[in-house]
Amino acid sequence: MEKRVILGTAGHIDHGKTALVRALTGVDTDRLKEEKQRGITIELGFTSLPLPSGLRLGIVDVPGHEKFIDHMVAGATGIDLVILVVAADEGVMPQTVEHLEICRLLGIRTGLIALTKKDLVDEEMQALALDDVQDLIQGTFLEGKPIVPVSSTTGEGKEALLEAIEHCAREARERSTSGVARMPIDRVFTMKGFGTVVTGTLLSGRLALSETVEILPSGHRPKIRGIQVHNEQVADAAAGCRTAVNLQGIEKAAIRRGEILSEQGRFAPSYRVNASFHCLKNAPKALPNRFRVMVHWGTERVFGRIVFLDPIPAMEPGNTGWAQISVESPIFPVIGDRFIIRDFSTNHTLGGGVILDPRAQKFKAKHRDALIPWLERLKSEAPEDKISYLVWKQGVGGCSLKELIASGQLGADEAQTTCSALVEKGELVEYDPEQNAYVGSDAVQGLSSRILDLLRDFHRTSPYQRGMPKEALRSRLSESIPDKLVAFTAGWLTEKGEVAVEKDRMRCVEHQVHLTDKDEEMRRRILEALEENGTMPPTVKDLEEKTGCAETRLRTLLEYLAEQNELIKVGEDLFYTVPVLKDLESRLVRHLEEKGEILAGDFKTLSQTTRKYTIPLLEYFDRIRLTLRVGDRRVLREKKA
Ligand SMILES: Nc1nc2c(ncn2[C@@H]2O[C@H](COP(=O)(O)OP(=O)(O)OP(=O)(O)O)[C@@H](O)[C@H]2O)c(=O)[nH]1
Ligand SMILES: [Mg+2]
Repeated sequence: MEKRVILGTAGHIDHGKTALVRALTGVDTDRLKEEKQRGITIELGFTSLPLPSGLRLGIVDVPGHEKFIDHMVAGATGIDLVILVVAADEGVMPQTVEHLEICRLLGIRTGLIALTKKDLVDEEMQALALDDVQDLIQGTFLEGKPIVPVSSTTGEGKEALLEAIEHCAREARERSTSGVARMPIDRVFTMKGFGTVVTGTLLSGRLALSETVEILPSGHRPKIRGIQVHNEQVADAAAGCRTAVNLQGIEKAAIRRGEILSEQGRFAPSYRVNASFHCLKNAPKALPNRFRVMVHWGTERVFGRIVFLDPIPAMEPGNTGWAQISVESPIFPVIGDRFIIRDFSTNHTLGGGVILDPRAQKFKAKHRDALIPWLERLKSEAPEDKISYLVWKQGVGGCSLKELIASGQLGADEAQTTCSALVEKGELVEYDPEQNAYVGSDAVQGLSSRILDLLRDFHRTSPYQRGMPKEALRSRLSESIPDKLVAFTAGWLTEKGEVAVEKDRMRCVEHQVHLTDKDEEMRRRILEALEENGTMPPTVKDLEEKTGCAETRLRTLLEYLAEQNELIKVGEDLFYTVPVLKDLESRLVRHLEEKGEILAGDFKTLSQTTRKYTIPLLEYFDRIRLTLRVGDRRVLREKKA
């Protein structure tokens, strides 16, 4: 497939950006009446340039006027190579500098310089302008790149410029088409006969006809009716293309520039990001901590605030540091996204940087020591670091492969391979293979210790119970921990031989119920007292008096003996010894086999008890599914084969 490259212009007002695009492509990208009247660019202009080699570039022409820097930033988002336009008769001017700085902050990696209006200057003037430019680009990504004198009026220098563009386009990087599709919208319009069209630069992934996409933050989910790339209808568009998308079932008024078009259901809104931030050397003054600013991200701009992670009152011009940017309206960033910060009252560009945590927790000074080494690692933008961080941040919440792909701006295969490698290394654990959900090994360790602590506590306070009911254990753990992770960790602890699971209870393997001599004595007394009165044993209250054992302790012992199958719990306050109850049970069965049914009154006679006992006993036999209640009678329950 043909390489996809987008070229953008940059430079001071009136330096000949639009004229140069026209000289190269034959297209006047200043379409608005106002633009034509005033002779300046206001909105972004778009066209394409077929190069002699056959490579076809998408072109974005930006306005130079300082009032329209917002549009310039939106246009420069997503460009791969920049032509910095400097008029030879004026040389470097304020927006030449500002645009270059914005390109640097946006991470544009390559480009060249067009020294325009060559026809208006003599050799000497041209040499002066050239010096000017050389000073400007020193130490930037444009250092060492071609500086081509050109005249859009006479066409002189055009060939050399095309050659330089070709060369640059070859070395421009290619965007990944395997990630999740994302396109910041830079234009919305209606086309007669088609309906709503949005345009932008597809930053990652692919878009295809008939797909349902999502517009964020509005959340609308229209269907793609048509796609155009370079003015041609296509079935799909890949990352790195200037793309026009015709949307079905949505009004133009429902979408605005700044929103993003993306694969549906993949991005959650973010109000806070952690980033590396550079304060421009040309910023008018030190940037105070917590300053309210305009944040430009993609084609969007939102109010926000910048908080430095280091304890500094302000950041000096020219410095770089860690910052948290909080925004007042949602954005949908991924790791590695760039942003620009401007002072909305003075219209100055203050700085910008790289988003490293796209969905950050509110920063507190106590987070600094744990956070900064991660941010440092994330600068590499290596998939391994991105995944480790995203999973670490979720703690015991876990993270699905799907989330990792979206937030980490990763390809599906790349993410899967990296996760598997991290599992192999023992850093991650896949606790839910069905959902491809991961958690950090240290989070599993932490959860294990917590479970062991809870079990030990339980054994301490309930020494006569053989284990903690699983439900009780779950309710003591935070709801944010997925059930599957609890089950996974319990399984892991069992495998390691630290806990044992019996039916619905879990215990530490070393836990055993020990009766003290006093307990043994009490056990003897209880059994004796219960046996003494046959089918009418003392209730718990009576037992308390008979044995002299306090209620709580007595109940604990009774529950324990029931668990050991030495007693049978018939009601909350009623326990029977096994021989007595088994005898009664067989008498009941015999009766039912002979007579087919029994009334409560007959059972009273059969069991030689009073009403106090008959009701709990009958209910007990119902409960163990020996009998079935039919009106006021009991019959034998059919035994299932
Ligand atoms: N003689 C001469 N004039 C030029 C050349 N390039 C541009 N111009 C003129 O300079 C003026 C400004 O050119 P534009 O192309 O509109 O400048 P721009 O950089 O696009 O301006 P903005 O978009 O408003 O920032 C126009 O009148 C052009 O005709 C050139 O190479 N030679
Ligand atoms: Mg222009």
